[in-house]
Amino acid sequence: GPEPDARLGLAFPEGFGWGAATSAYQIEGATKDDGRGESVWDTFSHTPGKTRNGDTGDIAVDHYHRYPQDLDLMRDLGLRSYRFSISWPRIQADGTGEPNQRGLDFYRRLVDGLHERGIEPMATLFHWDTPQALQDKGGWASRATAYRFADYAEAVYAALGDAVPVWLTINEPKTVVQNGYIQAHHAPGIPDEPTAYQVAHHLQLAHGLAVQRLRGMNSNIRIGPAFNLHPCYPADDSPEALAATRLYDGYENRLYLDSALRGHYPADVLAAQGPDSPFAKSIQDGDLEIINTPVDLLAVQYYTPIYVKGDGSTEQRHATTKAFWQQIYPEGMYDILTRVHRDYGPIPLTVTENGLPCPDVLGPENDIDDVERVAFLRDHFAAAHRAIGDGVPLESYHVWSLLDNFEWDQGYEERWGLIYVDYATQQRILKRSARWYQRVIAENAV
Ligand code: GBH
Repeated sequence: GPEPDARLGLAFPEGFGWGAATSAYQIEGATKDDGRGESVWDTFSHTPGKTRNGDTGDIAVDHYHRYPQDLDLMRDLGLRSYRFSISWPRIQADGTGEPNQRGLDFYRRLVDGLHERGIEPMATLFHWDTPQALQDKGGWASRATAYRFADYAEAVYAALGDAVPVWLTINEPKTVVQNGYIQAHHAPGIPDEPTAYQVAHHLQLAHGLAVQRLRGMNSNIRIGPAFNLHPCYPADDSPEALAATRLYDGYENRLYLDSALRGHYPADVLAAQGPDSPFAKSIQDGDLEIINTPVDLLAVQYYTPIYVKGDGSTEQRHATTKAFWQQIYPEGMYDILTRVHRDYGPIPLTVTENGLPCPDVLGPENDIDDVERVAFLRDHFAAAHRAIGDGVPLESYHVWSLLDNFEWDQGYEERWGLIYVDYATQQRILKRSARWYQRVIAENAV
């Protein structure tokens, strides 16, 4: 077939927000600098057997110290938007109390550096690094944590609100629920399915409280949630598969979307959990109104579809990537964008994550020929382009990730970056995909 970087001739709307995304614990390192406290990911990654090769985020890609160089790389790529997250334990070491000025100063330097280079900052308030001190008091299983989060959000916004035009509350509440509490291969690693949905409710409540609080500080703020959504398809057309797919969609998508954007939990999920479940019992009068506080945009993260069989199990239909859970299906991007627009719009949309891990072998001339990533991004960009053509108000698209980084329980083995990091030297090297993306951005076309 044609070269993966051949042009498709698809022009994007003027000013489209081409971007890349990262998160604090995955890139910053410097876990003891400037008064940072510990998070559940410090604890988890330092617990033997929890991460591949015992990898931790202690050093990661040392972005905390190397951010000026990383900012220059973003400028070289031509990024229009950069999505990063703020580390809660840098701002409040124990998750409560007076904000730590040295922690805030780091993010001030970062956002100033973005503006100097003409890049729009997009800040996520929480990307899974719950302060360990709050975990010791119950973490997200405790309702109090939602109120602590709103206090933290207020402190961050007071310090940085003037310089960050777009805010996201909680990255992927579903992943905390499913990976932190059901499968428990993410921090805090507590396998307790009933509690998991109580955690879901408190994460949603925290989102709503933070939106309320920040909107009270500035009615012009732009803020929204960031959900990883999975289009769910029946594996066959039996009534059993259709019913199982519907419920699967409830847990994967509607649990979060319906509560935040429609003010109710899906009836099928509520019924499946039951009236005496920790989930049902954690919901207090007025909570859904808080969770449903109006938002200004909806952030969608898409990686893979799910095919559901009549017995509720899933099956693989497409080629996978180096991440066993990821099937390559660009059409899913079109399906999820058009679906949220139809069911929850009109509301501006942003893609805040999409990408894949590649083998990324360093070549003889320090080249990384990641043709698989070029083809993947090209096809997903094309699907987003088609959704825009069909009326979806998509304003920006952030590739996961800017740099290779600490991929949670998978450690450093999975490389997700546009930019290669040689972990021995911390040298950054643009992959073929980064050079390809540079041209996409410059031409505003795929
Ligand atoms: C995103 O999660 C994260 O926001 C980001 O930090 C991460 O680096 C990136 O994607 C790449 O993974 O054992 O079946 O539960 C994406 C959601 C959560 C989906 C972890 C896969 C593990 C597979 N992912 N989950 S499973």
